[in-house]
Amino acid sequence: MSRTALRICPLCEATCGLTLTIEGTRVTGARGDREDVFSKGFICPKGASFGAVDSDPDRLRTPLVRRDGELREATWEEAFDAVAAGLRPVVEGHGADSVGVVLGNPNVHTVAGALYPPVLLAGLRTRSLFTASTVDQMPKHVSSGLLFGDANAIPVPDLDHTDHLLLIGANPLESNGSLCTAPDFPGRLKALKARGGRLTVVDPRRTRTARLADRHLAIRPGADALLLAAMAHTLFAEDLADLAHLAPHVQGLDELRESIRDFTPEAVAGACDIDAPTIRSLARELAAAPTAAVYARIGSCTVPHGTLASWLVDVLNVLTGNLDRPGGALFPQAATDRTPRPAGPGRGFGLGRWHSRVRHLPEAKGELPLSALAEEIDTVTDQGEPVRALIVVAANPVLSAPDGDRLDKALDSLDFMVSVDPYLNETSRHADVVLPPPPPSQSPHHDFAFNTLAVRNQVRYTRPAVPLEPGRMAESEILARLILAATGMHGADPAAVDAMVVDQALGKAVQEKHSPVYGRDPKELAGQLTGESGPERRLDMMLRLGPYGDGFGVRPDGLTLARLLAHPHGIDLGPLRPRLPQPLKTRSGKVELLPEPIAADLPRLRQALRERPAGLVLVGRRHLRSNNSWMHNVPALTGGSNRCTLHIHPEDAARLGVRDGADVRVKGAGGEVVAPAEVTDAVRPGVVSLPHGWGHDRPGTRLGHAATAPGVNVNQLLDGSLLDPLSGNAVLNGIPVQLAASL
Ligand SMILES: Nc1nc2c(c(=O)[nH]1)N[C@H]1C(S)=C(S)[C@@H](COP(=O)(O)OP(=O)(O)OC[C@H]3O[C@@H](n4cnc5c(=O)[nH]c(N)nc54)[C@H](O)[C@@H]3O)O[C@H]1N2
Ligand SMILES: Nc1nc2c(c(=O)[nH]1)N[C@H]1C(S)=C(S)[C@@H](COP(=O)(O)OP(=O)(O)OC[C@H]3O[C@@H](n4cnc5c(=O)[nH]c(N)nc54)[C@H](O)[C@@H]3O)O[C@H]1N2
Ligand code: SF4
Ligand SMILES: [Mo]
Repeated sequence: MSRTALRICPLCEATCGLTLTIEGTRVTGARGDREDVFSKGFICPKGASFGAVDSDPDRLRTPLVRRDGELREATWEEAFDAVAAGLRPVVEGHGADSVGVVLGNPNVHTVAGALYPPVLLAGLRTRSLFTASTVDQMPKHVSSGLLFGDANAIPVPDLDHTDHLLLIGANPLESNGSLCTAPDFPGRLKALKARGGRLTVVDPRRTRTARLADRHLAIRPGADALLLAAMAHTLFAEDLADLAHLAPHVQGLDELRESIRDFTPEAVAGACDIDAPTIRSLARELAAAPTAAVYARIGSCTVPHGTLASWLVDVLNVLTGNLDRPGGALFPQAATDRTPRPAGPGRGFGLGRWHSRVRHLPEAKGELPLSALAEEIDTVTDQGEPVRALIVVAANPVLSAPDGDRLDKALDSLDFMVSVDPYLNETSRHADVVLPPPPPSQSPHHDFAFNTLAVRNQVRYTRPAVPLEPGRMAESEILARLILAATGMHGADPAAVDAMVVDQALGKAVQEKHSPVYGRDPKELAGQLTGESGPERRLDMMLRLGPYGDGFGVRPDGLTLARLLAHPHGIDLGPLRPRLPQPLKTRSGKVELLPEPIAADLPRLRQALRERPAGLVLVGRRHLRSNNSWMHNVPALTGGSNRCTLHIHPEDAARLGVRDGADVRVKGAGGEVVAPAEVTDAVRPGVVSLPHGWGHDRPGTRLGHAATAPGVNVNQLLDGSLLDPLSGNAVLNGIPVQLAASL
C-alpha cells in the first residue's frame, strides 16, 4: 500500500513543495505539489529524484568512531563519549579558539542547521568559525552590512512584477536561483518576457539563461564592478539618477558621484570587453524602465572585487529609485523574522573586529575566510594557538574550498575532528567521529533562511514524511548532544538545549518595548508553546513573536505553529512590499551610499582599469542535475552532459592544439588537474570553464557511484591566496590558468 506525504524540497534554494509517494518507509516517487502556495507544482530533475537521493545505499546508518586508526560502526552513546573526550581537553588545554567550526551549505537547507549552530557557537565562544559563505555570498553580506547596517538585509528582485531585469553572474536555469528564492525561476523569467519585460544577462558564458535573454553580454570575468561603476557614472553624467521615494532615506549621494568620477564607460570598456555605447545604453534602459531590478550572484561575488560589485548592484537599484518599490528590489519579510523594531539609527555593521592568526585576515560577520582554514591548522606562529580540533557540520571543504590537498594534510594533523554528515566523503573521512543525520524524508522542513530571500512572502512547514528508522537520531538531537559534549555538559538531557534557548528568547522579548509580549511572564508564554519536539516549539515561538505572529494571544488571527500545521500547502503572506526605513540599522538610520571601507577599496578597482589578463582565465559552471559536491553519488542524476569537462572556445582550442574529448592539463597557482576538453563556443574566447564539487577519487571514502566517474577538483588550481579583501571571500572565478595537451 502506498501513501503520499508533503515535503518541501531541500535540494536547492527554490524550496519547491513536493508530494512524495511512500511505500512502507521508502520514498518511491516525487512530484510537484500543485497546491503549494509558492511553487504551485513546479519540480526539477533533482526534486524528482528525491527518492533516489534519500535512499542512497551509501548514506551512513550508524555513527562511526575511529579506533586503531580505522573508522568503525559505533553506538550513539560511544560516539558522543568520543566527542566529549576528544573536544574537552583541547578547549581546556588550549582555549576556545583552538576548536574550529566549519559550517557547510546544507545547514541552510535543514531545520537543525538553522537552529543549533548559533547555540554551539555561543556556547563554545570560539572565533575560529569558517563557513561556505566565504566561498559564496559573503561579499553581499558585507555590502548589505555597510549600506543598510544589517548583513542579512539583502534586497531581492521582484521577479514577478519587474519590467526589466539585469541579471549578472547567475544562471538560474541551472541553479534555480540563489539569494532569490523563486520556485520555477525559469517560468518566472519567461513570464517577465511574455508581459513585455526585458532581460539582459551578463556572463562570460552563453548559458541557458543567457539564451533566454533579450541581450547577452559576454563580459571578461572579474570585471563586473567596473561595468556597474560605469553604469552608475552614466546615470550621474546624463542626469538620470532619480532617487524618487528613496531620497529621504539615503545619504552620501554627492560623495558617491565624486568617488566614481574616473569610471567612465570609455575607461572601463577595455577591461570589461564591452564597448562604451553598450554600457551607456544599459544604464539608460535601466533608468527608463517603469520598474527595474539589478540582480547579481556567484559570478559577481567570487571575484577580486566581489564586495564592490555587490555594493554597486544596490547602488544602481537606489540611483534608479528601484530599491524598495514593487517591481524593483525589495526586502522580504519572513514569518520567523524578529519582531520589527521601530525605525531609527542602529548599531551599524562592524568589519575586521578580529583577524585570523596567520595572515591577519579580517573577520566578516563573525567568520574567517574558509580559504584560511588549512593555514590556521597547519601553521604555527607566535601569536595564539592553531586550530587543533574541528567540528564540521554539513561541509566538504576538501572539495569546496581552495587547495584541497593542503587541507587534506591539515585535517590529518588535527588532535580531533567530528563531522556531522550523511556520507563518508573527501572531508568526513578525516574525522575521528562521524555523526550521520537521517535522510531528508525522516527530517522536518522549514526554510528559516530562504524565506528571508523569497520573491513572495509565504510560510510553509512539513513534518518528517517517514518516521525515524530504528537506530536513527534526528539531526536536531545530534546537534543538541554535540553542543552538550562540546561545552562540558556531556550526558545532560538534549531537551535542555531547546529549553534554554526558549527561556533566553522569551526573557529578552518581554523586555523589548516593541515586542507584542512586552512586560509578560516568560514562563507563562513558554507554557503556551505547542509542538511535538524542541525544534517545533522553537518554531512556534518564532512564528508567534514574528511580524505575522499571534503575539501569544495579542493578535488572535496571527500565525502559530498550529495554524501552519492546519495549512499543509503553506500560507501565502502576499507580494513583497516596501519596508524602508524599518530594515535600516546603520548608525545614521539611512542607506549609507558610500561607506568608508568601500571608499577605501575603490583605488584597487581603479588599478583594475588597466589590467588585462595575459592568458586564459577559468570560470565555474553548474549543472541542473548536480549540487555542489554531494550529489554525484546518485546514478539518476549523473551522466549525460553532467560531466566534469573543460569547456574551451574553438579559437583557443585551435590555437593550443586541443582536440574535443582529449585530455587537457590545466595548471593554476595551487596545482594542476587533467580533464577532457569539450570544445564549445558557449564560453567566450580567453575563458575556459570547469564545474566544482568533483574529484571523488580519494581513498577512504564511501561514495561507490561517484568514484566511477570521479572528475577532478577544480579548486586544486587555487592556493587560497586570492581573496576579495573586504569580505575574505575566495576568488573562484576568473582565475589565471595555463593549458597543455596532456600526454
Ligand atoms: N570552484 C568553485 N568552488 C565552489 C563554488 C563554485 O562555484 N566554484 N561554489 C561554492 C558554494 S556557492 C558553496 S555554497 C560551497 C559549498 O561548500 P560545502 O558546503 O562545503 O559543500 P557541499 O558540497 O554543499 O557539501 C555539503 C556537505 O553536507 C553533507 N550533507 C548533505 N545533506 C546534509 C544534511 O542534511 N545534514 C548534514 N549534516 N550534512 C548534509 C554532504 O554530504 C556534504 O558533505 O562550495 C563552494 N565552492
Ligand atoms: N544545479 C545546481 N543548482 C545549484 C547549485 C549547484 O551546484 N547545482 N548550487 C547552489 C548554490 S550553493 C548556489 S550559491 C547557487 C548559485 O547560483 P548561481 O549564482 O546562479 O550559480 P551558477 O549557475 O554557477 O552561475 C554563475 C554564473 O556566473 C558566471 N560567471 C563566472 N564568472 C563571472 C564573472 O566574472 N562575471 C559574470 N558576470 N559572470 C561570471 C558563470 O559563467 C555562471 O554562469 O546555486 C545553487 N543551486
Ligand atoms: S528546483 Fe530546487 S527545490 Fe525545486 S525541485 Fe528542484 S532541487 Fe528541489
Ligand atoms: Mo552556495
